[in-house]
Amino acid sequence: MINSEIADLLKKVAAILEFNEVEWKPRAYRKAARQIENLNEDIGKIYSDKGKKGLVEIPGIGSSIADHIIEYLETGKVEKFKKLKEVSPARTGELVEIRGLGPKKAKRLVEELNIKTVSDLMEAAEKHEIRELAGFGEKTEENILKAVRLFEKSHERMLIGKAMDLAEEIISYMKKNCEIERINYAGSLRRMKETIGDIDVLVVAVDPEKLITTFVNMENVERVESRGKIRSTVILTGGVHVDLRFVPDDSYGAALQYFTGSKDHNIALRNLALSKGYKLSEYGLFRKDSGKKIEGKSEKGIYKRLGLQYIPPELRENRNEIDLAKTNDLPQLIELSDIKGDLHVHTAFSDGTDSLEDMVKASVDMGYEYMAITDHSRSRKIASGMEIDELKQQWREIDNISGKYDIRIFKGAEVDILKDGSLDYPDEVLRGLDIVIGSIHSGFRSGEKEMTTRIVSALENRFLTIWGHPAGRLLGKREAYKVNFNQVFETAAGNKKILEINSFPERLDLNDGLILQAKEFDIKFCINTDSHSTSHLNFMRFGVGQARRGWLTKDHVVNTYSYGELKKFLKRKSR
Ligand code: DGT
Ligand code: CA
Ligand code: CA
Ligand code: ZN
Repeated sequence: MINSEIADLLKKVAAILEFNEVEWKPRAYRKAARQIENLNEDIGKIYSDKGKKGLVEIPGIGSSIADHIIEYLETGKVEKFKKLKEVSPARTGELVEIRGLGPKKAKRLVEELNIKTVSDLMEAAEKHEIRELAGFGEKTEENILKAVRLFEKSHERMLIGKAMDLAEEIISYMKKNCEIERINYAGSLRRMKETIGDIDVLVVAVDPEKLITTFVNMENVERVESRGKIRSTVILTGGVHVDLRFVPDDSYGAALQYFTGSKDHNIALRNLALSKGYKLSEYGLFRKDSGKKIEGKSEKGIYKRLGLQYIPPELRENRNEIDLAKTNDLPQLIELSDIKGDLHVHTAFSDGTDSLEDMVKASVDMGYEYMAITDHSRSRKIASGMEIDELKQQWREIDNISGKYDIRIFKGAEVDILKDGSLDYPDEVLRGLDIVIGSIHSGFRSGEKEMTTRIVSALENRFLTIWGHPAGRLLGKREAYKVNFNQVFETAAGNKKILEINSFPERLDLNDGLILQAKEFDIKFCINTDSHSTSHLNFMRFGVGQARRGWLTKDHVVNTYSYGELKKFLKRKSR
């Protein structure tokens, strides 16, 4: 399965060498790449069966290329190639990835237009400088521009919400159109990272050839980047990369483990295996002496054989999870099914698109025991924040609806934390609310000191219940504001305030890193969706994903409590 990966690498190196006008080497690399692409056997298997000798027996592969291949198989990289990329002028490693731009053309662009990077190239194409060069022309320029746009898009990371939708679509499409025995997404998506580089899919199927054909012919495939017998990479319209790999059934567990990552976790796990006299790869766990395979089919089995507690994907970041798993000391992570209600829900009273009653109905359908209605407060004009009389009208509506549905409804609001740290409704109004989410929606550019003071004073307000989307970042759009997190977490803990884990895919706030930091204080969390329509209620899984990445258990999270327990918890301080 690694054949096409190594072939691609050799081709890339060949392009850089050509660019550097190295004489015969590029041809040798290209020839080796072609041979590897056409192999019927997995090159990793050839090496594990026969060692280096097996590799040099392949026509076109000499001793030094074999050494590079071995290095790649063992470490996932080739030091010499990495250096080559670094020292080659004009980051040609990047330029040669642009489709349709061969090394000769790339070289002329570097020399004649001083183009060094892909973004230089984009700029030159947009200014129509390229078509002026002899032998380039309008058509070439257009093609370059197209290729550059695709390159840029496909190098951006995507939000987990988008990646999850696509992965689930692909999996259900493949199940419908192929005879599939096992299929799963792996990689950062399975680890529930907040952003995803590419989507990795592993499949056990009856007919690998049909599997790959079905995959590359999916309707939303824009380009087939590589197509091997058992592995293929495509780029979807919109620039998303998807890797699909055929895996034999008796290696599926090992492959799932390997391709779930993270890389650092894998390296630590492999070293542990070595220290116990085993070899671990994507094919299985083997005895080092006899080469006998002792596990491969089951991922759980791999961890078990290594003497470890099963490590959930979200913990596999090499944050000490392996050591704790040795002594059975991993936390029992919170699960989606533990969630008993969503405490951050908008309706058409402010900027939600669905009516209050529809949001209530949809929350009943989620199977929740309770929910909170939390529309924006009056100062948040662009989100149709509620004046006091609207809020009171909403309370009457909640009272009317309450008996009608099998769910308890908390009266809440998402109340702006104003510049001076005060809340956006007077105390007598706040007193009537069961849940007050205090959020920052303005003045993001304040200095750290100013922002910290502002938030501390909000957290000291006895009416605030939950601090909403604490870091205030929007992925890909806005950085988090500057605030001294240790200080505000301490204040929150001291005042028994709840920290929100906002599940909206472009927020994921708090994220895993900040959750780990906050967890050091004796502090509770609440996982909310911040839904602005009924369909958003399903974002809960992403917030739970961050919570799991932040090592949280059910006990850390207040919306796993029963209605009675939560009600008591909210009342524990006199107001
Ligand atoms: P991404 O796609 O950037 O969001 O992150 P991942 O974690 O999905 O990374 P990806 O797609 O490059 O590779 C999938 C998994 O394959 C990765 O999490 C671990 C494994 N893997 C990839 N490269 C290596 C490597 O060089 N060594 C080891 N041990 N594992 C690797
Ligand atoms: Ca990936
Ligand atoms: Ca990948
Ligand atoms: Zn908000």
